[in-house]
Amino acid sequence: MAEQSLMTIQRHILEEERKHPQATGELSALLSDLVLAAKIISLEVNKAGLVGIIGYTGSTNIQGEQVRKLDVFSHEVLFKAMEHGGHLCVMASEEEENIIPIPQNFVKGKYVLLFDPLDGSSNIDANVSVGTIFSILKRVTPDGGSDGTLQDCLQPGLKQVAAGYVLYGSSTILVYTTGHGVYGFTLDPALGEFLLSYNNIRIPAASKIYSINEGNYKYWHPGLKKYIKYLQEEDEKSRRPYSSRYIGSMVADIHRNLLYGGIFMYPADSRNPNGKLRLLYECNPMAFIVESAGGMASDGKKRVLELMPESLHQRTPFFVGNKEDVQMVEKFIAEEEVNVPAV
Ligand code: P6P
Repeated sequence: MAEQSLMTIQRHILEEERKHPQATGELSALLSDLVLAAKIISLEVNKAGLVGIIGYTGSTNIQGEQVRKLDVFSHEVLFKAMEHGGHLCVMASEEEENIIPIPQNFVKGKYVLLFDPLDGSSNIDANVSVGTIFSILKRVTPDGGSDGTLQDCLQPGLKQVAAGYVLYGSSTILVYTTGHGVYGFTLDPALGEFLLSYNNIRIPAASKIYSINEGNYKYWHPGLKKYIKYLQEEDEKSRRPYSSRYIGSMVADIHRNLLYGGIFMYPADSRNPNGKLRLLYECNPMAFIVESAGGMASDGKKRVLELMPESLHQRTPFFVGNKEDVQMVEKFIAEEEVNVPAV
């Protein structure tokens, strides 16, 4: 068996920690708690069709979306796995309108955890891959064991100390970065271990995949319309026409593009001026990962990681993938900007 396949995620986290002498081990312990949550969620997601866990709870989340039982289950697993570790001062989740305090009887730590417990969950009934997304920040309010605040959550993505996703697909893969490379681990259900399967992911230089919901074409910015038509023209040198690949589950779409090369887009449009995806616990972590793999992430004009959050669930237009592709769509949008009346 190749040496690499014997590398568990726990060993990898510790080896990464050893590269930073000033590390206290708290982030490593936090990441290890997340790994446990991922294993528990994976177990339920992979047997959802068997235990009748699928289907609506009858309630709706902050997004006004019908909440499926697995969303609620995943949110609760993450909260329960993370609340008592003593490494967090506050959490925030797509499933909760407000910040989630650490229960009073537990020690407060210096980190902040933001997460989307089960992104793409509307696809569960169709057995389409879904994902957990997480973002870790350091608190900015005074430490000393006090509760974290909304201010600790509303930090630009550049401040992330770690980010990752868990993709529950044909296999369960956990991908994470602390800003020093992107690493992927595949869950071996027999061992109950995540084993290193992608050592230092780099997004391929040449891409030929674009991912976007073309059903929204008529609502797009004219520059984006021109960009998509450009991708569909024939030009061998620039590998056009690109292939269109859209699963409708962001973690799955971005994971594929990270490995094969490509650009994922969820733009603003005339109906949704800020797009659909959430900045804090969807776009920032995915942007940190893709940038750490040599790619780029933009809101169509600005680097996503530099956006200053104003609210917990704020949305942002999202263009992420190969640097060349993201720069190209920014160029098409800018060129048409002069022709679009300011909103
Ligand atoms: P649409 C899933 O609901 C999600 O939040 C992302 O995972 C996905 O990329 C997007 O919405 C799909 O949205 O409007 O294309 O169905």
